[in-house]
Amino acid sequence: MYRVLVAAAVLAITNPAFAAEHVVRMSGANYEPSQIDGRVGDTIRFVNDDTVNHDVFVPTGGFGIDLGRQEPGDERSMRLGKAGTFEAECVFHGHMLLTVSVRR
Ligand SMILES: [Cu+2]
Repeated sequence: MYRVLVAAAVLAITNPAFAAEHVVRMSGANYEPSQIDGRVGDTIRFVNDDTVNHDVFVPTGGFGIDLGRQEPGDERSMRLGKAGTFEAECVFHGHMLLTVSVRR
């Protein structure tokens, strides 16, 4: 039984099939939710449910990324590549902030 549990734990850590997908909706000029707790290998799918363009820009050093302009209905994905905490913001709406905490 112990071996099975260890094997399952190793599989959960190393197999990307166990990676989670977090969905963040851009709605009412906000990210919903505005906080994500994820693990390395997870992805965040950004869905623009709004009537205006949005963007996902990460200014935090070492996590820098810009997913580019998302028009209403557009979806983009971001993979969480390393542990740490970073902020994402919309270049069009300075108050749109998302905090992402990533653990191993
Ligand atoms: Cu925006």
